Amino acid sequence: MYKTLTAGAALVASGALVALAVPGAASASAPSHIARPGHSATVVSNGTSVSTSHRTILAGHDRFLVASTNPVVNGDGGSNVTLFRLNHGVSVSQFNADIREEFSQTPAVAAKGTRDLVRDITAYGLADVVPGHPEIVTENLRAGQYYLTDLVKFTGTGSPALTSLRVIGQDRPGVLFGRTLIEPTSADRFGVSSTYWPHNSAYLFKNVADTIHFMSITPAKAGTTDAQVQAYFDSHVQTPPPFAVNGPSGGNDVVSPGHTIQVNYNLPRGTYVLLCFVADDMTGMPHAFMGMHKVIHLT
Ligand SMILES: [Cu+2]
Repeated sequence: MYKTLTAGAALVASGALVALAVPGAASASAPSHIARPGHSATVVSNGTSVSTSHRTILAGHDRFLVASTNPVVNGDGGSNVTLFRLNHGVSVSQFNADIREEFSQTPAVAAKGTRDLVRDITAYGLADVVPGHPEIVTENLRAGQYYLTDLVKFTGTGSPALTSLRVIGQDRPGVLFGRTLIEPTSADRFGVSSTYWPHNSAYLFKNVADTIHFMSITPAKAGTTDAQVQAYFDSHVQTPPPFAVNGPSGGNDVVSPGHTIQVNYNLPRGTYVLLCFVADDMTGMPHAFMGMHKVIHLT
């Protein structure tokens, strides 16, 4: 598995975009410019625009190797790569209006942004990654017009760059697998099957809530407790969190209610905190402030 990941990352670093090849797995039915199920696309973002090895993939059990070339400086950087569809009758300009609301500093506007995004789009992750720590996201996609974007640098003005991705053909869903199950809830909490995870493994993110959620896996000092994390958010100070440490982060981007994604990750062993900063759909406060944080240990 991670031989594949390393090879993918090396290709990314050299600037060549090549689909992950699975020898012997290919059926001859699809033209070569369409990725086959099992190794759908390599997705690379520089923090502003998203490149993909394939603009057309087959419906079914789709796998995305997601990598970032945006350097992390003082904790800022990497990529928040989102894959989404516009719901029926929704235009790109409506999506842009919704996303500007979501990033508003005015809580009531941010809350409306979340409600509008839940109504207007269906989000399928993908991944929140930093250079050197790509992830593989696996999920079942149906035919349709999809978009990729990276909102890591988006500040609430203008319109994010979109990359289109077409999914074609019949549904051929496959099984998703994770060592850990995360179920984000309508009460803005992370339900987790365990707080001790293998540092190099896969989790399932199953959105059982009525709102959108994401999950950042952020490094934290050993011994950090959720009470300390909550106390920091309650204090509303502008200084960096006292529990923060430098190091690679991971996680997944926004997933819509009712959808599940599998995320394969490889991060250093240690203490991390799971965080979601979607605006609450009523208060407009970031979910983390409302209690959506969970200290975990990668072993
Ligand atoms: Cu959330």
